[in-house]
Amino acid sequence: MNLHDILSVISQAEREAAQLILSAKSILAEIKSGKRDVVTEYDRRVQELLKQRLTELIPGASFFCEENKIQDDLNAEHVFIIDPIDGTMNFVHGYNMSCISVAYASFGEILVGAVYNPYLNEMFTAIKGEGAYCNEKKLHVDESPLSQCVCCVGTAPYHPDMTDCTFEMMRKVYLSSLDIRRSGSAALDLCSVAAGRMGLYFEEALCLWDYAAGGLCVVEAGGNLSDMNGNPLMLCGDVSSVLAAGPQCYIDFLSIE
Ligand code: LIP
Repeated sequence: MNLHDILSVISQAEREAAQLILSAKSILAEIKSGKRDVVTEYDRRVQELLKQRLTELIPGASFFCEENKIQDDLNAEHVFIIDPIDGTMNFVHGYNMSCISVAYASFGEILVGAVYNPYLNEMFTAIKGEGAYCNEKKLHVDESPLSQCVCCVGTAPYHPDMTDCTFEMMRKVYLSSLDIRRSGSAALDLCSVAAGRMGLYFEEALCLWDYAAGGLCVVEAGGNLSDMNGNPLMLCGDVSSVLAAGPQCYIDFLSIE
């Protein structure tokens, strides 16, 4: 299966599904694991449309998705990893900072990623070994040291046990950098690192669908991707911390006491 064809269909499907987001009316938040973990009918409708289009491309493909507990074998020959609306809380509150994130993996290796921000019409894409792009523009991470970078962070809101360590690290990163930002979308934060707009992103607890596509964009843009201790991220269903940065920023972050 040609990876460029897969990316083309993923991108087309994301653009089609984005119309559901842009035309959404009376968005009702449904509580999942807690008040900060919500889902809407639009998350489910976007996911179903993506699954339909991607199954048309590869009949029998496996899926690993945020909604409806669809978590097939991640080591299958064809797997799509989907976050239908990354930044659902933003979507519910009309804070236009959400995206659609889809990655394609084969036999346990992520090969294709696409993150679409419908509000800015920015399509971030990557194919393993072939670089990362935003709307055809080739991306490269910021090579600056941490002290010269603005950084984005995630607050792991579904994991209150992570609050203290998150804000402690946020303080340290703030004091070591130019400033910090919190968008509410891990996938968009990862793409901001890939685009060199942010020097670094970290979050203490994320799921694979949050970072699979954006993480490939970071690596293909010359960045480093790992957990917050510098260990490789495993392609699995477990929650993990995530650290993404340009090479010097990455070293500087791991040196923070
Ligand atoms: C969200 C992430 C965000 C993180 C939240 C949640 P969702 O994804 O993008 O960075 O802090 O815990 O995981 O749930 O909106 O798809």
